[in-house]
Amino acid sequence: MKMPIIPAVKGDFHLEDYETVVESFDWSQVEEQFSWYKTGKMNIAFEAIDRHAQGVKKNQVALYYKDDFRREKYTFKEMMENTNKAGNVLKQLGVEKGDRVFIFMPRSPELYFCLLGAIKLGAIVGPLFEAFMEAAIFDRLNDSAAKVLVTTPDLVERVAKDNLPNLKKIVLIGDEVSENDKVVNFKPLFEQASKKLEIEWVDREDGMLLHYTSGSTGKPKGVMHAHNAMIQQYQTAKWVLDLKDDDIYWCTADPGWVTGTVYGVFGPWLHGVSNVVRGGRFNPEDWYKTIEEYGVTVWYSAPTAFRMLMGIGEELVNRFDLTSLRHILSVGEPLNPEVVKWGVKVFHLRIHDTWWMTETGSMMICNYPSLGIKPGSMGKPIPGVEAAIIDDQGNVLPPNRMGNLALKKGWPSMMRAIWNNPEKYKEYFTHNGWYISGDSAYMDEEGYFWFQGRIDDVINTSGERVGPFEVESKLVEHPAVAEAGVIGIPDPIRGTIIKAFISLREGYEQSDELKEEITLFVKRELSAHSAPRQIEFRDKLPKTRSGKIMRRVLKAWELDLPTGDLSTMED
Ligand code: 6R9
Repeated sequence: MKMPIIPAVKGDFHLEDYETVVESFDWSQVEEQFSWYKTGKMNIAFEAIDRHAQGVKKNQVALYYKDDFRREKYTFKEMMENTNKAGNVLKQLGVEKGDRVFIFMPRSPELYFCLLGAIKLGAIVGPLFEAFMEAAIFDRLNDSAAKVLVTTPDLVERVAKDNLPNLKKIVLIGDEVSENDKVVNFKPLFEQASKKLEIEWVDREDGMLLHYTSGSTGKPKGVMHAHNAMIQQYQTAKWVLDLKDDDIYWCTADPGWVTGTVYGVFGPWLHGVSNVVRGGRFNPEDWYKTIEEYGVTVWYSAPTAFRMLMGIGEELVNRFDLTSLRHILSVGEPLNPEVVKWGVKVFHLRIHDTWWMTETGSMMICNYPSLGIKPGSMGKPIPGVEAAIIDDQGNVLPPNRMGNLALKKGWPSMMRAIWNNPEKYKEYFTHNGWYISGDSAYMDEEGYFWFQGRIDDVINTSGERVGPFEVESKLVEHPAVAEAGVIGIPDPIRGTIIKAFISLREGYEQSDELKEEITLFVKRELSAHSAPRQIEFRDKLPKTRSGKIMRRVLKAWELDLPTGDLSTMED
């Protein structure tokens, strides 16, 4: 049974009257908010930092940073100076407009200095999650022909620098190490760098961000976003995050994922709002402490995290004063109605689900502070965004019919390219001008969208997108593995976990030790989050006559579902 609507509490919200705004809104109305509207000079890093640093907010804290070892804060003016210095370091190392600069490191203030510093030079930044291992890193640096990599002495071990001819410099942040032609230390260069930098003014269509993400086939693809994305990033941070000047905002996502850049960097800073960044791993106690300590008012997190907090129970929540919170949001996976219910109970607030993807560049379908929430629904499209459920021929379906969740091409933050792969880019737009998300959903009579699942085989584990093909390809590199098929299976905390079906090569015996060894192999080469949590050995895997592993049949075996049409299966 569905839970009743949770009504909005009256308040002073940026998006008061959804229906009227949907009728009259036009994206060009947002452009006046930016300094380039008057000056004609555009760069998202200028709008996020320098604009505030040169105005009344210059002494306001832009970044509150904490981890187990550091606790720092930087005003907008200090952020301007530090991003300029980092920009100068990168410039001195040869970074020019359009170059790809990758950043592969755990969260730290320097990560943010370098990210924005590189964008100030007109470079395209590729953030890499710190948990990535050799093969995952190599694929991304190689595909993007990255010129400079910013990383740490610990992580640089994972970079096959001699096999990456385009990679000219590696900048190490942390303890100084012996330098050579390719590897330099950040600190001495940063200390000497000028606080002044000539910002590279760009065209609105120029690239600024490159996030690699997984599909169901092939290697991860590089989703490129342009400076123009700031229009929608700004407006969604206003309408959905509902940011106000005196907010203390905390987004828990790492910048290795799109939420951590778009709403961990641009969303808050385009509004000149104080942004909390907590480094280190998930820790329930310290999460609540972070809210209490900084007086966080707006909190953007993910279902897996909420489920873990929920699992720990209320005794822990009650030990903290969380009354500063006024607005909570969620992204990345389906937000269970039970979690929404829990949120109301422990925080006395509704958790607002938001739906979007790496490719969309910002939020697309959301719950707004002024609208009633139907627990389990992702909410309604952003004004200025047209979403629909379409069939496989591109026809729009009526309410309550399940189909492809699609978006009318042309929203401001839409990806501008799949790096190196124009064919892949086109594949998204093959249905009458609709962008196909790969998700299935339906829309009810009142225009609320309900997520149903992925149409392809992409696995969403703890909100992280994993392509089964990438994991399968890695598995078969293990000497014991003849064939592998990878699927997602339901899990109460992580939403979905990865299960691998494996057939062994001649001469290998099935054993628990071998399962462990295979898991470790994937962890070591790809990343911990893409390693299977379950392995099942089978003598033979179901395959099509053309040799493709039939994941659909594996899923049916696993979940005791009918296997469907088996006419293409080999004997
Ligand atoms: C921002 C981000 C995108 C995929 C997307 C969908 C799933 C995201 C969701 C959701 C249900 C939500 N997803 N938000 N599913 N409800 N509110 O997560 O980007 O990593 O590219 O993942 O995540 O399946 O297609 P990304």
